[in-house]
Amino acid sequence: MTPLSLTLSGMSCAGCEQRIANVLGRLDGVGSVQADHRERTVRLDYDPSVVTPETISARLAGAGYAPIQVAAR
Ligand SMILES: [Cu+2]
Repeated sequence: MTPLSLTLSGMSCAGCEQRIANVLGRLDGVGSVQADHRERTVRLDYDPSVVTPETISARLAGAGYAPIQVAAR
């Protein structure tokens, strides 16, 4: 698994954390997800042979959380 860290817009409460965990939990190739609305960050692990950071970003943007910054960590 490869680590990925994203900073998101529109993330303002614990409900956002839950929504993001649900959205990413339905994506094949995404492992553990940690969302923190105070930092507006999501840290996760993904399998690069199954899913790309672009797909993860697009899924988050579609749910209303546009990535501002995407970084390996
Ligand atoms: Cu919220």
